[in-house]
Amino acid sequence: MIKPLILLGGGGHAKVLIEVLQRLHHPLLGFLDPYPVMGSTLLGVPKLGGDEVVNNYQPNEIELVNGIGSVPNDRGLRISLFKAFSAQGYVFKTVLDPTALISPSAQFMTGVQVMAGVIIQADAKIATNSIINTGAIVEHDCRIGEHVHIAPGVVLSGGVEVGDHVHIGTGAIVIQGIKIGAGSVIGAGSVVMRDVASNQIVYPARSHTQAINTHEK
Ligand code: JB2
Repeated sequence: MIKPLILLGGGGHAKVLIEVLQRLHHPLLGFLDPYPVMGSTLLGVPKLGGDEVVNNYQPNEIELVNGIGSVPNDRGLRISLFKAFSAQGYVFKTVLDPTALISPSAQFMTGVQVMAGVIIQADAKIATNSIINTGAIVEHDCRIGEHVHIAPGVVLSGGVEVGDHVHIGTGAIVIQGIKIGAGSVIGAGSVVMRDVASNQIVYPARSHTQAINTHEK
């Protein structure tokens, strides 16, 4: 039986999730945000109050959706809310957009979010509370750790291993078999062709220009 959902957060990531949940026809009671947001609704979904509203429901009555996104150097709010409410027995729903192409052999742990247009291939495994964002490609046999954000348009070739708490920025490409250590940040647009140790930042190559010597033509 599908339980009614409550969405945590009222910002950009929450908005995108509301439309995923609408495509899935999941009943959504409302969203929670302790700070004032524009209006009392978000895409027509009512604001119910702050996070304390969760405790008006028993853990077996509802499921939560983590509408807090993640960017490098944020305060870790997505993770702390996930841990705090999980410890109280609440379950975070795994949300798979119906427009994503997902292998039947792929595996997802609690609270994973797969957004529109994603492709996930055979035997990929994605751990707790990770986001596979819009249009990303996760090839066969990839292993993605907990609390990871794979940003829009990222390509992970076959057998890539991504440690816990990694952020892979928009449009980055990781070739097959690469291992990315826990806590590392891969800059948007990077092309990763060597393993990355834990807690590293990979900066993308920067384009530079040079005038063409027209006299040589
Ligand atoms: O303790 C809290 C809390 N603190 C801030 N509890 C709840 N339930 N909500 C909280 N918030 C709210 O989270 C803020 O008031 C704000 O409405 C929301 C964060 O929204 P924002 O648009 O700033 O970020 P986001 O987390 O939705 O999205 C980030 O991550 C996504 C993956 C952005 O960088 C997006 O661009 C990105 N796509």
